[in-house]
Amino acid sequence: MALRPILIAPDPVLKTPAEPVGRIDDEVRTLVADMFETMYKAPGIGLAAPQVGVLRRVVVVDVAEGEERRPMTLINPEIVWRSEEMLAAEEGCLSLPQQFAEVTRPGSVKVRYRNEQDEEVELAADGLLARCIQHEIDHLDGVLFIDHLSALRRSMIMRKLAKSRRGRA
Ligand code: K1U
Ligand code: ZN
Repeated sequence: MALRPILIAPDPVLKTPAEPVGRIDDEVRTLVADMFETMYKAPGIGLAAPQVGVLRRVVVVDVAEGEERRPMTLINPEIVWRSEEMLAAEEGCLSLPQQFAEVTRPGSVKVRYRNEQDEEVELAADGLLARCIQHEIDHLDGVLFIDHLSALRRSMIMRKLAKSRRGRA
């Protein structure tokens, strides 16, 4: 297992749609293990492969609270149902460090994906899990949470990010 560097916006890889995974082989299993290590270290509750520079449709998620871990691997995830009810809540992103904003999304979703054992799974999710899964699938499509905001809010966040980068340089 290895930590992988997390790409920071405006890296163009983060705006590029990812390709579906074919066979779940050792390369994919190593990617998944590295992504969990990177997500837990960050720390975060989710991570998508494009965030570590790999344009494949792989997501890891763990929204468990407290000590116990509940890791989930979603390969080629697809949202097959969205609730009409929309909910707003604050989101962060490991590719937009220290930036947070309220994002409105469907409150519940059903997602179909393959797990690491190459089994097809259909999962109903709500609350933070639904939000995190939607945020991560957005990454697979080259979409960041700021793309759900107004152009003004988006440019304010990108300016703050550039300023904090200049401060660190
Ligand atoms: O994809 C990512 O950049 C990870 C992101 C996922 C996410 C956060 C909030 C709402 C939707 C999706 C994060 O994990 S940001 C860090 C974070 O939220 C967190 C970190 C430690 C403890 C609890 C939360
Ligand atoms: Zn993110």
